[in-house]
Amino acid sequence: MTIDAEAVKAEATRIGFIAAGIAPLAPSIRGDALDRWLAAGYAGTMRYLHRQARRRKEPALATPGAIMAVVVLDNYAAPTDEQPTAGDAFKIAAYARGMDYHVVTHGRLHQLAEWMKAHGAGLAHTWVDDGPIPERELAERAGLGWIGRNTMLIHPRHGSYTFIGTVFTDLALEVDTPRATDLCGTCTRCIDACPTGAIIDDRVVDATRCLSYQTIENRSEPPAELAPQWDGWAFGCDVCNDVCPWNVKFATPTTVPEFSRRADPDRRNPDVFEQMDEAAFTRRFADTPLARPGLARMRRNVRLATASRRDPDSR
Ligand code: B12
Repeated sequence: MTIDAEAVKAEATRIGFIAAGIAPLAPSIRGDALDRWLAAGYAGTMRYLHRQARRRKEPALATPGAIMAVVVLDNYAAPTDEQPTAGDAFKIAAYARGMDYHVVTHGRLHQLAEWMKAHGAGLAHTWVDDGPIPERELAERAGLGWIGRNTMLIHPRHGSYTFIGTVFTDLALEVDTPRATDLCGTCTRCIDACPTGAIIDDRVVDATRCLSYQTIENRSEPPAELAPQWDGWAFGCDVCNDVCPWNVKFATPTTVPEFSRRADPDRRNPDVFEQMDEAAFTRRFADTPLARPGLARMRRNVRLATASRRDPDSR
């Protein structure tokens, strides 16, 4: 039995994704922007982005035989009582409060893929932030929103605290229509608020200046010039999402239980990671996004975060 696009989207919603759409696996229309971004060195040490450039520009190459992408959004917005408060010694990005989304979103996406296979798909390959594919562009193409000035995929009714998941398939599904308009208008709140000035142009983030890159990806000592601008972040950064009017207006707390607070470190205690050994860190954070930087870098990040909060020049 084969199914149509509406049935796939209805199943995605039943599983708990807040939005779903279908995009054809045509070549990227932003290949030149990606090439310029890489050539400018904005990827920093994320060399995999250079290696994957060809496939990002031609996503069909990522899964031979696939012709369509089913794209879903998974809401991770934090409830008010889990957002940073004035008494915190450091801040952790909202997406890292709970279990690792690579596991959680993938698990639910896998259910969708299995359902598609049971309904006629010969191929249903899942990706969540782990593939050589332009996820935001595919989501935009699937009609799930527009790429905002901060480069986030913004959904007009849900905002941008979302993970993007995709299933590459050989099912000939009816495609969605991308939004014709970009609703950022003249707003520049994200550019103005970014603590390190990382949004260097309209829809261009220099990752090497972004606190998300610095706290999660950068294994070396961060540039000294950024230290005073650390703005209290010890893992990731939410500023360009927090100030976005589409989140202020529309973001609603996630209902995915695994994304809600579990092994959250005591953010009021600046020594929380110093007081923990590797075994204790692994016990509490192995299945959370904090495992990526690991204990040593979390200690470094908290040192930078707390120092920036003491610095009178910091924001
Ligand atoms: C590398 C990466 C990063 C890097 C670089 C970010 C960046 N802006 O490129 C760092 C570590 C900094 C990072 C940070 C974050 N990331 Co990240 N990241 C990625 C990853 C793996 C690749 C992104 C990429 O290809 N960058 C290269 C640049 C050139 O591409 P791009 O930013 O998408 O830019 C496009 C547009 O700018 C566009 N463009 C250029 N000019 C123009 C002009 C116009 C008019 C338009 C419309 C578009 C446009 O063309 C570019 C190419 O398609 C994706 C997953 C994936 N496979 O796609 C996740 C992903 C983008 N990240 C995600 C998240 C959640 C985050 C953070 C919010 C995490 C946090 N709280 O700390 C921050 C947000 C920072 C930000 N504003 O981008 C989500 C975003 C979901 C969403 N709703 O948009 C993704 C999709 C992962 C996922 N599966 O959910 N990330």
